[in-house]
Amino acid sequence: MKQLRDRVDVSLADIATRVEAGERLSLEDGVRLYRTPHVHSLGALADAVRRRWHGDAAYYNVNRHINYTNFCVLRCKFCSFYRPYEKGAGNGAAGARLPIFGESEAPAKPDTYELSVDQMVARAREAHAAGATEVHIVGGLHPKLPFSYYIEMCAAIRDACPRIHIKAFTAIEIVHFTRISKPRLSIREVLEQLRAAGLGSLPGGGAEIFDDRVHDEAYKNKVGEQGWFDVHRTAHELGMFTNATMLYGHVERPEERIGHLIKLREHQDVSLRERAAHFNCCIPLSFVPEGSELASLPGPTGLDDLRTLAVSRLMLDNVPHIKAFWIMQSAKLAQVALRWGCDDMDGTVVYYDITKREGGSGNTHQELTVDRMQRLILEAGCVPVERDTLYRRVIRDEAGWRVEGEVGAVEAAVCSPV
Ligand code: V47
Repeated sequence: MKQLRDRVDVSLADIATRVEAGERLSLEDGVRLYRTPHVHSLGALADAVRRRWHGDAAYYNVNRHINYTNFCVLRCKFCSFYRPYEKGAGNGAAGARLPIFGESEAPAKPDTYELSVDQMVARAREAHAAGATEVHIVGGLHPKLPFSYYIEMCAAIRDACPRIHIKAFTAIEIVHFTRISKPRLSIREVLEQLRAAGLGSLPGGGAEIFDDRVHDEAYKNKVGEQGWFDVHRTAHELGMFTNATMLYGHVERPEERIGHLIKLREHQDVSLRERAAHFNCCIPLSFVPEGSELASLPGPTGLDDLRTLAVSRLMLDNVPHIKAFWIMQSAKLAQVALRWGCDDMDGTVVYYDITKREGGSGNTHQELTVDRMQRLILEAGCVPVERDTLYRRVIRDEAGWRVEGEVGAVEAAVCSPV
């Protein structure tokens, strides 16, 4: 088999040699890779690294994303999801959705919502009945919901659907919980209480780009990198696995993307060495401008997406999985990305409120069936592997689903009675 350096353009031969030797790439290497006109060489390098980690496997999961509220006290410029909370707004919002607070009779804006614990449980039950192994729950920073709401939500979902993994709350939400808890709790205490109530792991959201300039320009009021890392460090110390994201294609520069990846890599080095858990996966999120304050920006092109995903694979030499989240990159490009360093596409999703593409149907139904996901993966020349949240292989049969190696877990399709 030809050596990697012989398969890439000569201008990248030195990097190829280092990649082949498993050596760490520098900021300069990352920027060179990002800027290279030899995009097939970049793809080949990332593909080689993906294969070293995972062989032919490409992962997906059967999951459901659930958002509990779009009220948010932040005003991030890139975000089209949040709705400001005006006085008297939070009493049940849109149409059929039931109130959780009876504090005001004022009609809420039609596109705002906050779901009650019962409504969250109903959605989790639906997901479970459809075979989901995971619920991915995040929401805006709601100014009125008490910390007990989040604890009750986790506990009620765990009671109703004991086998479903609850992956919930970005680091930004966790910091918010420390501020609203009475008496005020530390990050560790918040995580411990949520875990005792059923929380399984943390998703990677809210990281954006770890850079002060970008932070001040696009999400000034949001918890910065220190707060984000404090939460993930504490989670890892507690033995809770987490993911990490990078929101790219808005006001940041290529150097700032690479700097972000290097900060994740440094954190992961310490977690792998000293902590009980670490990042499982990095998810580079392609900025969707529509409906946000930054709507005049063009957003990333397809090639920018592929470059960023490939460079993420190459820079993050200590993070096992790189996910092309099909909602952001599109199903078709996520498929191509499986040959550009990515080994995961996320899951069936079903509803996704945080971003909506132009020309959408108006609701937030965005679903990829298992059949379609498997077809996309197979056509990319990979072997589809259903995984659970923690990347354990899921096996399905008439009895339901179980995780490979797990003893006695067969009642998967059984949820507690409605
Ligand atoms: O935190 C917000 C980002 C994140 C936009 O951990 C936007 O497995 C693009 O974190 N364009 C939420 N992105 C999504 C997220 C995620 C998704 C899939 C899997 C996992 C995982 C995590 O979406 C937010 C924010 O960083 N976001 N607005 C936008 N206009």
